[in-house]
Amino acid sequence: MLCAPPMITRAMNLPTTMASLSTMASCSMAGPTTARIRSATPICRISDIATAEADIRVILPQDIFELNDTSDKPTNFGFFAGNTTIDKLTIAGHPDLLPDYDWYSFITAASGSFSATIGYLPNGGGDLNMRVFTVDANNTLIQIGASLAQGTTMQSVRVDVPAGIRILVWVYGFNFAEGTYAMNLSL
Ligand SMILES: [Ca+2]
Ligand SMILES: [Ca+2]
Repeated sequence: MLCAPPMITRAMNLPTTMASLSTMASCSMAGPTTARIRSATPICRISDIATAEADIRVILPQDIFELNDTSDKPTNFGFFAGNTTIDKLTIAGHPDLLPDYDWYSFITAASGSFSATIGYLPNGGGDLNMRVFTVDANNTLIQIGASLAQGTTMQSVRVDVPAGIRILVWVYGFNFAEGTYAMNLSL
């Protein structure tokens, strides 16, 4: 029994299942006619095929707000109230190979329910996560919300805030994941 190697073709962002790969593996009973066949059903080993699940990354562009990698040098939106969506954002490793962290900051221009949501497309798997902070009188970060779900494409935080406080939103790749994302802020 001979098992031909599977043809593995995978397009970016199209998850390939072992089942679909196994259908690409072709089996035949060709071989010496004297060979003893132990099984009536040809079986292809797929243990190696599973490694085809390895993630494939592409080089993502740096977004327009770089560098905003630390909480003391965030992208500053000034006073904010309303609803805004910003797309074409990325968590993408920098040319110097350092990881990308995206920090955004603003002062609440009204009290109310603040929400931050990111919808993302992972770059070869993984998740982006989001944490929301305010700061105390000593400028120390105080986390007031977080969205750390795994195996998804959206994170969302909603929290009630007073007017006139600083809010910082931190978007980063869990375990150095990368991705393209859009962020919606509303207050
Ligand atoms: Ca970025
Ligand atoms: Ca950044």
